[in-house]
Amino acid sequence: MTTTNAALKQWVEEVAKLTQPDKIHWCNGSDAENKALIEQMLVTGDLIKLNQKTHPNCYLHRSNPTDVARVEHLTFICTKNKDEAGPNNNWMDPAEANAKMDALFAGAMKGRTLYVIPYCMGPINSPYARCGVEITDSPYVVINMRIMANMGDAALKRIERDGVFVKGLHSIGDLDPNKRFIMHFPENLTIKSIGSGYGGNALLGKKCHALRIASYQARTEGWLAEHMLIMGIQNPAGKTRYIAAAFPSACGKTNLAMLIPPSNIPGWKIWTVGDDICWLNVGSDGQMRAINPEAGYFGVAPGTNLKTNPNAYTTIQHDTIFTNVALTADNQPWWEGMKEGTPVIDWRGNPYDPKNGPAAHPNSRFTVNAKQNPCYSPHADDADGVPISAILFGGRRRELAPLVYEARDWTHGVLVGAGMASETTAAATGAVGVVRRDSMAMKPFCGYNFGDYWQHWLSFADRTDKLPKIYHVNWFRQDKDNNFMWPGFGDNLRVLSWIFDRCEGTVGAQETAIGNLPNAQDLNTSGLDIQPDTLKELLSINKDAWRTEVEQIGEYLNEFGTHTPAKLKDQLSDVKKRLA
Ligand code: GTP
Ligand code: SPV
Ligand code: MN
Repeated sequence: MTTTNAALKQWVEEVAKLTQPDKIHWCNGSDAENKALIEQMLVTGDLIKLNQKTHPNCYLHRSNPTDVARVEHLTFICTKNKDEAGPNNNWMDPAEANAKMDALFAGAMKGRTLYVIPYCMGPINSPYARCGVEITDSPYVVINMRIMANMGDAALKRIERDGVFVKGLHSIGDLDPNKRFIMHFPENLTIKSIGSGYGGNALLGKKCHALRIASYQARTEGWLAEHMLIMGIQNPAGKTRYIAAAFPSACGKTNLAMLIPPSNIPGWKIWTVGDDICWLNVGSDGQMRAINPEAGYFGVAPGTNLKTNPNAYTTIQHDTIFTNVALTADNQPWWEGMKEGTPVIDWRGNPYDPKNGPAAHPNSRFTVNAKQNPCYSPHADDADGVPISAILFGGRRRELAPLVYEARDWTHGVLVGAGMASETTAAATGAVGVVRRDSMAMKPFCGYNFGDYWQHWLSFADRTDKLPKIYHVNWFRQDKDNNFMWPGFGDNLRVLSWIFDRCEGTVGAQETAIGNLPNAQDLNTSGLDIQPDTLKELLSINKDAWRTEVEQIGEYLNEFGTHTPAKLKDQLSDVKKRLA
């Protein structure tokens, strides 16, 4: 097979010459192709068959134990001008980066098959969707990309029609962490990734294309590429509003996107549009509209059970690829927080011994087609996307941040997003539980200078007068004994319903220095087991602590020098005045 797109044909030839594969395979995305790849991977040991009675068509992949998460310190934005990448990114000169990567790619695919994966991020007929082609030597990447994106013939047709596509070159190399780099060349719509087979480092359509390259493109084209879930919230009267929510990695997007309302709050229903990435465009009517560029979920396994996330749990009982989970005696997948079964083999493939740490890796994941989700939105594939009523920012803050507050307006909301912080998680290598600034949950994913990014966000106030309301939420407050103060999961609907009613204009709020908080009586606590004092603490602010926070946000904004919009600094000094 080949293509009528000359640039694509030429690029594949050039890469083959450099990497010297034994074979070239153009992926068409068919069932037969997928089946053959799985059979081949069962033979090589890349996949392990799970219990087919309990988990039909489910497989386990164990990645190299040194290659289990994103590697932010090895991820680079390579623009001509260093300033353009900003202090939020690692930067390398494009010429230097290309030379380095080309040397690593030379002969990297010897003895292997080179797979050409045409893909489309977003509904195939959507004007907002964008295409790319990933070249890889990993069959694991091929079968995952088939779940995560519109992959194969239809995407190739669109590429041949549009003529434009993002080039992503990937090889697992020899998995040596010292020869591992994830390089982005936004000026050339190009990605080069070597030395890792893990999700965000290897499935190039996801974070590399749909966030880093797309955010750069979105800036010049007037839209936003964000690390956000998208969901529909239907109220008891049958009206649906859509929201998008940015939480950092492993901070609750998949769980919120699939929420099942508590039984004592009848009549509400949640519809999932997306669980990780959101492309936001202002429609011709001035309404902000969202599409999910992805077709599947690459979700965190630990903590997922029938109680916390029944929809996800149901979704992953069949046709799912598990990565780095543990096994029970009868070959069922297992992870911490599963609430049933007993692990026998750990994620490395060794007999389970609690002395060696958790049975499943804390960042073990499932890959599954979004259409298997029982609450998949009937509008998830709408070419024009869904209209967004509210944007939520949130993170893991054991202290300080209340359960929910509403920004005063768009400009204040941009400050709320820019200043947000969260504890680091196992989704990236490095320390876990350290609070860091993570503007709009995009710290690892923004393809350009955060100062310019905040300015781009602010500019939407000039593009339309139909902007969504902005909120900040925090499900992760802890008491002095480290217990979560808020039950979270399904009970987060109680916060969503307040936000819904704020959008309707049917509920009030208490104005505070940092924004509008719910009046205690307006949060539906029916059937909720929570002490009044706890609730009071979750719905109030500590002015002293916030004064310190505002100082720290100010220092952070200043790190971006002349790139920091004056409007943001003005907003911050307004907050400071209100706190005085
Ligand atoms: P990425 O896929 O890495 O971007 O993560 P995500 O934002 O989709 O996070 P996810 O929903 O997978 O949740 C990550 C972890 O947080 C899981 O272990 C969840 O069980 C846990 N979690 C999610 N929501 C809540 C909540 O409301 N409260 C508490 N306490 N934990 C939660
Ligand atoms: C994240 O880390 O935010 C993820 C998983 O969603 S990855 O695909 O590795 O980025
Ligand atoms: Mn994510």
